[in-house]
Amino acid sequence: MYTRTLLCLLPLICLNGVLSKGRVRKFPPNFLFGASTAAYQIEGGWNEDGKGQSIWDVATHQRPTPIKDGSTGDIAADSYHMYKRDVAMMAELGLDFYRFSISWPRILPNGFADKVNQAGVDYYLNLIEEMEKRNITPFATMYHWDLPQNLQKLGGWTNPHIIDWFADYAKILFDRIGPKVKLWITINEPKQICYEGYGSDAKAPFLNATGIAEYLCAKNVLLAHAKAYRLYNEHYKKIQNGSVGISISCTWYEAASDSNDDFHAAEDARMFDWGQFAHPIFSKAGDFPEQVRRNVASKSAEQGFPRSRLPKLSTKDVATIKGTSDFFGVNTYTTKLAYRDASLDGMYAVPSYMDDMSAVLVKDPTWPQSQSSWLQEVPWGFTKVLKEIKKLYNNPPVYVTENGWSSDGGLLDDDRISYLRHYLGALLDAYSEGCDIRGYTAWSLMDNFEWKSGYTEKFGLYEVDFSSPDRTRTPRKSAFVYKEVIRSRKMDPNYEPNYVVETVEHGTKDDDDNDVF
Ligand code: PNW
Repeated sequence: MYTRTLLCLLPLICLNGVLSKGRVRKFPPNFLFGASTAAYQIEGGWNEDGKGQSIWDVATHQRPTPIKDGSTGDIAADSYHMYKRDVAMMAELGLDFYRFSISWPRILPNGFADKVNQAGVDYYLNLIEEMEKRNITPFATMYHWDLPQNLQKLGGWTNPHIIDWFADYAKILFDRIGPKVKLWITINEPKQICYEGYGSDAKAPFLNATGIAEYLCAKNVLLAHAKAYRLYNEHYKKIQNGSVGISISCTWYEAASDSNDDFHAAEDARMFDWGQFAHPIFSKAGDFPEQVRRNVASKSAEQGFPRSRLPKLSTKDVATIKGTSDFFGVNTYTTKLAYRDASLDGMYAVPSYMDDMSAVLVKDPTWPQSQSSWLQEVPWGFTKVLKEIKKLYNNPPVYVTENGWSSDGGLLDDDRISYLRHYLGALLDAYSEGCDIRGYTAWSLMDNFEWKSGYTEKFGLYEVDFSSPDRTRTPRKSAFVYKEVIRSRKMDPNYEPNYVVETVEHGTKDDDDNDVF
């Protein structure tokens, strides 16, 4: 109310506010639009055609189950069998590219490169062939969290030998799938792999060894990524002519007040959250960020550890990792407030990653809330993430490789539409400030297995009916909004698709006069 009254002092803006939700904005020429998924979240076929077990197969089959609704990804959206329908959906939306991930244990059932499962390779070749028919570019992620269980038995990402095991896997992908792929991501979200999987129990393998394991993992993930990147550059790039990058999840942390302490708390939070992985690859100096090295070293010393719990990157490691990404893949969803509370008074375990960071992270209850407790709509935080990347890392080419909103289901998803419009607007704000943004990827093409939340949080542009044997996919209202953005290469905040959902006795069906794909 207060804002509107203020705006009404300026008649033009006031009129604009009353008549429309804002102006139509154009995307830059050559800007690319896509949608994303990940193997374990959609494929199913968990034990078909020679696939080995991943840490998520093991996790979801555990009893008692760690998954909120007791579900598994055994069938998920059944994309192992339904991939042709998936590609038809990509074509319906008019996507330029599709970002999917390759399941390591589908390609190498035991994790090691001695036995390649040709049926697994063929699945991805068939998917890509189907995409080629529709002119959709494949954007392939080599690792999106489904580690072969056989490697986890040996410590998984905490074992430095994984640097070689990952590079062996990457070589097989470059040899067999590389001729068809021009855009590669080595690893999806190192922070979530390391902190959530090894430092806490939020993701498989639920190691929950904070203060130690997430830092061992961080070093190994960075070196594994760098080895795969260098392998491509030295042996494949000339022939295959593709680009290789990494996707890092970047939450914006805003200082909760304008005090100096809170300013530093927010900066430390960003450095622990994503600088830890971005700095070694994208900064001029390389290595972990100074704040991270300093905090972990001084806390370790106070706690009586003979050396820092953060493993050192040698001069050779720093040089190996630095510069190993052709673009910055940004996964970004939300913003949090950060403040510093000197006492921390029993707030965090000692030692722990959170104690090392020494920031308190909170939500602002006034920001729109999604179905996922961690996800709120804060578009200006997206602009700030993109501008910070430009500032810290010399304006690298950026692909937004994930961004999206969760609901509790239903086809009329005006909350997702609002999020999409506002985040695309925020992206254009960053673009107009000189950020080199090449593309945007919606998470997700369809509803899928949302890790520990099972099927209770829906991120899809397409709804998936998980109770039907053929996993029927139905476009939500947001799918039509995104389709129009892609078709027009414009973001028109007033565009309303003709989308009516008529509820019938056995589920829902689209009205006859609806926009149809
Ligand atoms: C991503 N955060 O995870 C994953 O890449 C997807 O597999 C997942 O389904 C999707 O987001 C939605 O959860 C993240 O709060 C979730 O910073 C949350 C954050 C980051 C990444």
